[in-house]
Amino acid sequence: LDKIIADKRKETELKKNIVPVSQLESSALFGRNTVSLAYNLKNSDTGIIAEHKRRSPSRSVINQSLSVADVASGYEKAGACGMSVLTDGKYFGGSLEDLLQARAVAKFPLLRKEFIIDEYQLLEAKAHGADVILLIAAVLSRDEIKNLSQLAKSLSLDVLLEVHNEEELHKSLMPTLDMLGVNNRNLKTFEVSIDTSKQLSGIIPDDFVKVSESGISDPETIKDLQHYGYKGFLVGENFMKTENPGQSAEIFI
Ligand code: IGP
Repeated sequence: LDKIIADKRKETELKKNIVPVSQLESSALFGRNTVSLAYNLKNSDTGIIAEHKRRSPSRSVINQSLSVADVASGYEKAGACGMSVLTDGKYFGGSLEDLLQARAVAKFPLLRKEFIIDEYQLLEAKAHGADVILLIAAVLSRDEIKNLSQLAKSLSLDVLLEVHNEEELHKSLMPTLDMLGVNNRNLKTFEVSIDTSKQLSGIIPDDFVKVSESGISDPETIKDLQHYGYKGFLVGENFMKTENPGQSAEIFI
């Protein structure tokens, strides 16, 4: 994880020199009206956030053959509340271009799934059609979470804050967050346990929409987690490893 963040800092500094902020702000998508993922989750019985993921550090090949546009249309048709698009290139094989392609075909909320460490990345997210951004408590200080989430709100972007333990949760709580995500995968060891969501559910205040992330492979797990107050479920690999991710998502919706 430290290596990913170090690479991300370098990459972001380089990009600032190539695409200036003024160019992002004048892009066609930058001024559009966003749609709220938190709202959709609150009003759904199944709360699926379906992810586009080609590969990951814990699994080298998940799906390299499908177009993002086809995956996005499939997820939307299946009735997912929104879609998560991995934009990290080096470790996940994604790009901002993927986000643009999903935006071109889908109306539902799109989450830019990225290691966000700089305000510049929020402007990029907006300019490429995102409605939601992810902030990862494991890699940000409380002040950084505060500044980034405030800027996101001023850009009309929903904020999903991701935690993996009690300490990260306590450090992060603030009113500029919309959704609190518990990652069942430890980003440092890649170990996955659904119990993480169960253990942390009781200490997440009710003002946040609770989301359980990673390692969800059957609808029963979702039913179980709903008893713990979860309204959103982020599913990647389980859909993407199949030939038709949209159809696979349908079984959960
Ligand atoms: C999806 P899975 O196990 O269903 O493919 O997980 C999503 O939760 C996972 O990709 C993820 C992630 C992250 C990836 C959650 N938080 C942070 C990169 C960075």
